Amino acid sequence: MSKEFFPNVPKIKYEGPESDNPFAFKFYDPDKKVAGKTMREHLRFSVAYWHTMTGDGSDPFGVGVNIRPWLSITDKMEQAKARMHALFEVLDKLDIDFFCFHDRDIAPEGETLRESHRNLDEIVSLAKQLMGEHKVDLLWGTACLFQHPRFTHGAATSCNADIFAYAAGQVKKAMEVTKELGGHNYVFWGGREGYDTIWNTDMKLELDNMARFLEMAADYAKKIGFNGQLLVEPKPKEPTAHQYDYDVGNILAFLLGYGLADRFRINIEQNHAILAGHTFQHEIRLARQNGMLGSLDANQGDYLLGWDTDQMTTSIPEAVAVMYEVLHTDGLAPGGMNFDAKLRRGSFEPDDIFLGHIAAMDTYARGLEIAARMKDAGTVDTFVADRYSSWKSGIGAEIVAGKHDFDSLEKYILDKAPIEITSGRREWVEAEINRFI
Ligand code: XUL
Ligand code: CO
Repeated sequence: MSKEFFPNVPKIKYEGPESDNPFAFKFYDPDKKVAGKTMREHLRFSVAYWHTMTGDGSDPFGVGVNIRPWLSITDKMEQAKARMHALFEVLDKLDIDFFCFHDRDIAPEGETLRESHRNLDEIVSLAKQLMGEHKVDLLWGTACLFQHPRFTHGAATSCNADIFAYAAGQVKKAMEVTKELGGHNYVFWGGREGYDTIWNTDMKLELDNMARFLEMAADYAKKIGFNGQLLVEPKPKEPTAHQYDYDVGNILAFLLGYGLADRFRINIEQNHAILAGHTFQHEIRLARQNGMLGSLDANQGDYLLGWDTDQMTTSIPEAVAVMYEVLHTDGLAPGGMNFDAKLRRGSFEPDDIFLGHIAAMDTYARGLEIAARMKDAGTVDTFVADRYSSWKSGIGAEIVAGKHDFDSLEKYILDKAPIEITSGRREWVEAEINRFI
């Protein structure tokens, strides 16, 4: 298929901040080196198939509005193939190296699981061929365990054991195709794993079953030799009132409690973080300091709306905070930054796909450069280190070394006066970001 789906969109190139060409990068310069690596290596951008290719712009109040060239094809499999071809045009033109998908985004569901597997195999072999031709990688694969009515009460946490079995069969296949495509990661987002009211719910059994399911999945990954990272993605609510994978802290406790912490890492999303009442930076920090940072779903929620709007990131302070955390790790690989972001319903033209991604890519490129300069200057890191300097020597170092108990601490402090504390300088610290923008 050599048809061009977006004929009026050129290959997007870096033109610099002075450019007013909407179809150009102003800040994302893929091969530019920042902090010892190219922007491309740091950022590892990925297109989310479900939003960018399959999403139709519908919302709870209205039907789909997106104009997409492949929608005129009525045969479902032919449409799926055209959409897969279109993905590679999007990736080529945006110079993005990765994509992510749910099984049902790329191939239509059949009458039986067997037929769904067959449909999936056909599209996966096309994807594999195109990935080779276009030098594109799969950041992660996953299974959609939430759209079909059978998953109304959840999948691994359904009240119905047959549904648990169905979900197992579906995830087994999704892991196989992720391996087949050389996926760097496999993601478990809880879909409908949670409850709407605790009054009709056996929470203990549901949580035990979720752990059983994840353990079986990790065992199966090992059995088939899938060496990618297994990632759990937190979200506190929506679609259920209470999602079990609430936030990073909750997932950590869950994995530790069930003895699974060494088999999974975490895929963190900005909109999910703020729905949980956290910042994205908090979630990334908590995961990274526990060695659990796996990958990022790079989007942005609306601070005025209480739901998961999955917007393209355009906030530079958000991006600076993310990249500051990332620069304090060895980098995101094998994870990356997946644009789990959909265009606003009003942005329904095909060109908006490109404008939306350019906006987010430029935002993160800017965030990376600013964060790198901040880290280089070292003022914030030095301030934080100084703030905790009492732990480096004297009594602090002794406490850390385990040399004290309540008796010895009382004895030490009983007659000590005055005890001085110093300012946290919150306003200064936050203004440091502005100095580098
Ligand atoms: C849902 C969400 C998912 C996961 C993959 O809010 O973020 O798209 O990222 O299932
Ligand atoms: Co997500």
